[in-house]
Amino acid sequence: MNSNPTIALVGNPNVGKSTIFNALTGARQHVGNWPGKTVEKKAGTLKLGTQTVTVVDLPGTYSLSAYSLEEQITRDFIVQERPALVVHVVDATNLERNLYLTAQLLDTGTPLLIVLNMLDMAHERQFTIDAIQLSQALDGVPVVEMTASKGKGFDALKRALAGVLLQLRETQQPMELSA
Ligand SMILES: Nc1nc2c(ncn2[C@@H]2O[C@H](COP(=O)(O)OP(=O)(O)OP(=O)(O)O)[C@@H](O)[C@H]2O)c(=O)[nH]1
Ligand SMILES: [Mg+2]
Repeated sequence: MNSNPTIALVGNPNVGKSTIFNALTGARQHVGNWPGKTVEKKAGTLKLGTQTVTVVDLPGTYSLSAYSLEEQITRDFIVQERPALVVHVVDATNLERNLYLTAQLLDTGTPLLIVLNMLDMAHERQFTIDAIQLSQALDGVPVVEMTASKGKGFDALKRALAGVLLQLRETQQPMELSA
């Protein structure tokens, strides 16, 4: 049994999930297939201080409606495997379309952290996105700003992941003790 906390990378196709996954897990990754399915299943490990975390790169999906294989895999993973945290990677140049999935993820009740990626392209197009305001509008879900393909934002992401996982551990402690 793997007792490391799991974080799952979720988002629309082509938003930078695998770029982030590869940078976080380096060579420590395992590639297989979802059982009975040909969609690639990638898992790796990340060290956050003394803690080892399992990172899973889920297939790109626009919704959790379970109409397509990708949607079904992503939905099943969140609902059945219950990762400690879903990292929702969002394309900052396409915020509105991406927020459709954000709303569905919030509905599942999973702990969520948003990566606002592709900020280089958003800035090129003169978009300004207020990450703090976005976080406030989403009930305080943490928002981390990144340009993953240029290696920008990874320190902030790791700090945020460590902080959120610590917070989740602390809030879960009393439940575990009383069980
Ligand atoms: N300009 C820019 N390009 C990026 C950024 N992050 C990733 N990319 C590029 O976007 C493309 C898609 O990145 P992937 O990491 O494969 O995206 P993905 O979300 O895993 O895509 P799927 O697995 O198909 O859903 C690649 O060419 C990346 O190099 C970024 O912050 N800025
Ligand atoms: Mg990918």
